[in-house]
Amino acid sequence: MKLKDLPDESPYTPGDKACGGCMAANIAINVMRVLGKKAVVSVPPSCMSVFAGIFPAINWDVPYFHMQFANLASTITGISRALKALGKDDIVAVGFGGDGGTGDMGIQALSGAAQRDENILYICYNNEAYENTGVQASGSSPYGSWSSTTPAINGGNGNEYFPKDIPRIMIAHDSTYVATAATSHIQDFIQKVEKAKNLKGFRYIEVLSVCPPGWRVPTDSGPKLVKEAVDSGYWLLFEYEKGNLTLNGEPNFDGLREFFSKQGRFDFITEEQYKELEEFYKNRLRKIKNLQLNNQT
Ligand SMILES: Cc1ncc(C[n+]2csc(CCOP(=O)(O)OP(=O)(O)O)c2C)c(N)n1
Ligand code: SF4
Ligand SMILES: [Mg+2]
Repeated sequence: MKLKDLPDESPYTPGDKACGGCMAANIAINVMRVLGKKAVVSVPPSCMSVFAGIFPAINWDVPYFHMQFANLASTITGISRALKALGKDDIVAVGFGGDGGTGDMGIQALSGAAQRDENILYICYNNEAYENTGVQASGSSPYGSWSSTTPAINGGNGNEYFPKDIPRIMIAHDSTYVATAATSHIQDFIQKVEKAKNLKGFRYIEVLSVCPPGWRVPTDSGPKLVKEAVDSGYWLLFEYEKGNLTLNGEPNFDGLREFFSKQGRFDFITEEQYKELEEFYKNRLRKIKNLQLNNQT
């Protein structure tokens, strides 16, 4: 499907309460433009549940569920099984989880659903912190970054941990489909959603989601920053299907320093921390390429 073929209207309707420049809203709009109305949406506690899911001013023009923080994957599993029992196999049970609700609090439900190959589509919008409750660090927060729980001044050095790699954890389950996407590479993004829509089984797509207040960047910077994240190797685009991994594009790391320098959350990193960051992202590319070596065809 080409971008120009997508309907302008999305079952994620305008008028939400997201901050200016929130890329999570952009992700919801575009996923729903591809899925259309044949979907049941679920969102756990997160920014998305607050800016789009408060009755009666709700933005989802499809059936919508809200559940507890840790059980998005099991909720959409139940919805998917109910749809099957009703013979409604053409309706997608889709969940949108933040990185905290996905990789930290929700990971056991997610892991179980992946292992059982439940027929669900799980979209993780990764803004790299617990944004909704005031920018606390999550397991997906980058090393060195400021957050309200990882102070970067008065003796603090920002986040002392490197982020966990949720897509690789999902691949380790031999999942049906795992992909990463970026709003800057919109054609690649919608093609991945369309592919996932048409597959059966456990499907996971993780999308980088700029949060201007959390990343301490101007509200109009999101689209360009996401592109720079991809070009600099900070955010790798790949997809894993039927045991095979494809890297979508070959990043060079030339723009990495500039990418960090544009974000207030990295204002305080030292040269030593930058070198550790650079090594981490180069290593990450090597790890993904190693997975590619295991391809079956
Ligand atoms: C069991 C439980 N613990 C804590 C919370 C409070 N809480 C609500 S949203 C949220 C942050 C969610 O972070 P993430 O999943 O990354 O989504 P984001 O807010 O970044 O969009 C937290 C900690 C909660 N609702 N339930
Ligand atoms: S705090 Fe960040 S993720 Fe939450 S609505 Fe605002 S921009 Fe979006
Ligand atoms: Mg988050």
